[in-house]
Amino acid sequence: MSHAETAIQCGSCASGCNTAHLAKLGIKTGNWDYVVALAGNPNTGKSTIFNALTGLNQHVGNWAGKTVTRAEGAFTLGGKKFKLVDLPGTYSLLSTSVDEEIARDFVLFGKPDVTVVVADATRLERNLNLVLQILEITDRAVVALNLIDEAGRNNIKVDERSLARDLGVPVVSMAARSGKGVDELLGAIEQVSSGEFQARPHRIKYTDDILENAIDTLATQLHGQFEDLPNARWVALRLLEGDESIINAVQTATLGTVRAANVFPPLVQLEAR
Ligand SMILES: Nc1nc2c(ncn2[C@@H]2O[C@H](COP(=O)(O)OP(=O)(O)OP(=O)(O)O)[C@@H](O)[C@H]2O)c(=O)[nH]1
Ligand SMILES: [Mg+2]
Repeated sequence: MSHAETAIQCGSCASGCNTAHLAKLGIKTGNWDYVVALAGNPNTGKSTIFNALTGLNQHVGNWAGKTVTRAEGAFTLGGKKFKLVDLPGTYSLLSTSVDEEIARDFVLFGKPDVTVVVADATRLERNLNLVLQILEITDRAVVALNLIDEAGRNNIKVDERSLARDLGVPVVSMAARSGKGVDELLGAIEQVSSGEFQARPHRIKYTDDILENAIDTLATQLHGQFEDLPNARWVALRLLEGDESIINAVQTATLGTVRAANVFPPLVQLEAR
């Protein structure tokens, strides 16, 4: 067993905890049972969480835009193998920069089984913008409320339970740099991926019949052209808004799986610590 494969022991809890059964598999990502995406605003600790779960050494940095391409790693838990994908930071799924597009396309078209949205507890309001956008397109999400130590230092308290109830998905408070919350995050990932936890994400309800009809009509047409499209409603809304990159992707038939396969750049090579 290599260094990266060593199962770690959790010092602070009984052997029944998730981290006690976590095996970090480094870059051995073949034959996974579930794909987990790590999304979130820049500089919220996505790569720190990625490293904690995989034993890899993805660069973490104290400035926005540190991760510029996706990185993959793996771990096993509860007899299942999880492929974890670390994405560049993005403020919105409507973004247009190349880095942000990598994150957007993976969340939208990469069909992750679970999307972990890492949010900065010290800037929750700004971070919720992306959280709510992601909850529009998937009901398999977990919110990792990171930097809770910084929030504490600034006298910011977040009511994790109320937030989870309002959002309809699990919310896990974390201080990832010191390992706090990793065990709970693993538990939430396991429950959402297995379907044991049925999320009921907060969704915007459109009350306008004309808009609803237009979305339905377009979504049906999109399904006709792109069979495997996971988020036809979201794409239909973007078309109605006039989003140029989405219009272009539909016109050139590069939306969805075709688009995803084309735009994902080569993986960065990571080394086990
Ligand atoms: N205080 C504190 N710092 C943290 C925590 N998690 C991560 N950091 C620090 O926050 C900075 C950014 O962490 P990264 O893991 O690189 O963040 P990221 O979300 O991957 O950043 P991008 O890839 O640029 O989007 C680093 O200096 C980390 O050490 C935490 O829970 N508490
Ligand atoms: Mg990063």
